[in-house]
Amino acid sequence: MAPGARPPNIVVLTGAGISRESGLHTFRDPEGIWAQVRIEDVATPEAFARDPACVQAFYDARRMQLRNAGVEPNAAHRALAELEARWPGGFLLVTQNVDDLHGRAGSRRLIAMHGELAKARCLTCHAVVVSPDTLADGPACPACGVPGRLRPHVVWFGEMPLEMERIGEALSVCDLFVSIGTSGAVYPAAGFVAEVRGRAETLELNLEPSEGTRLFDEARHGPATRLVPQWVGEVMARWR
Ligand code: BV8
Repeated sequence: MAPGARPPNIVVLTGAGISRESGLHTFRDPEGIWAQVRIEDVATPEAFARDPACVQAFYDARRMQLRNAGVEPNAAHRALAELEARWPGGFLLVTQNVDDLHGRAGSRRLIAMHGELAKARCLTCHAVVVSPDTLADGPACPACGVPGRLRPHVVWFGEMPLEMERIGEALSVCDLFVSIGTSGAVYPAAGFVAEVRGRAETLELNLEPSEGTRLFDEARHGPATRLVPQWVGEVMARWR
């Protein structure tokens, strides 16, 4: 982007690392979720068909953790919401996270491409509703009243992520792509940087180098609550 031109269109991608300092576990860190349970047992349609009670219990536990006191947005979530509110150019935040911390921090131009723990989807009427606290006991769908047909509104492995067309449109006009708190292990999200590099500036903000770190023009490593507010301050100063 030539300096002094229009403010760049920004796309931010986040992963579980941005919520780590809010007390939520990541997936692939040593004490992460996939060290406790296997993806094949809890995060695929086949697992749900084979043992729905096990899958529902896995998501019920994470939903309850999210709803209990003490899990709050952190300085990184808040900095992104502030940037969105003040940014004069295009802005889209795409999260892989199923927690609700970006929304609670005030982000509105937000796509939760892997779904949301706080929502459930009815297998009978296909409504997406606010999820009851637990789905394990087969609550009735608030929309159609049929019991025992609600699943987590979460994208499992082998399922198509949500709003991919809207994400593709934003990536096609993106001038600045910033990846925050993601290992770059899961596609298609991990492929976004390859889609934009060469025509957009690309920046990685992560605790440690991700699997795709060499695809970024710049990579900064450290905790999100330090790196994200610092970067937001820089980009706002550059375009004030
Ligand atoms: C699909 C919901 C096709 C569940 C999740 C190539 C192309 C396309 C697909 C594939 C492909 N190759 C393989 C696939 C299949 C698969 C895939 O990618 N597999 C991987 C394992 C190889 N992809 C899929 O199945 C996707 N679907 O492709 O559909 C299709 C086509 C047509 C029709 C139908 C279907 C669906 C993927 C979505 C799966 N669902 N989540 C749940 O949450 O329970 S994915 C899961 O991984 C989470 O969403 C998570 O967000 C995501 C990525 O993980 P990260 O967020 O990056 O978390 P991770 O722990 O890995 O990393 C955390 C990072 O943070 C670390 O780097 C760490 O250093 C850093 N960190 C830690 N602390 C901090 C920090 N950073 C900053 N500050 C800190 N304090």
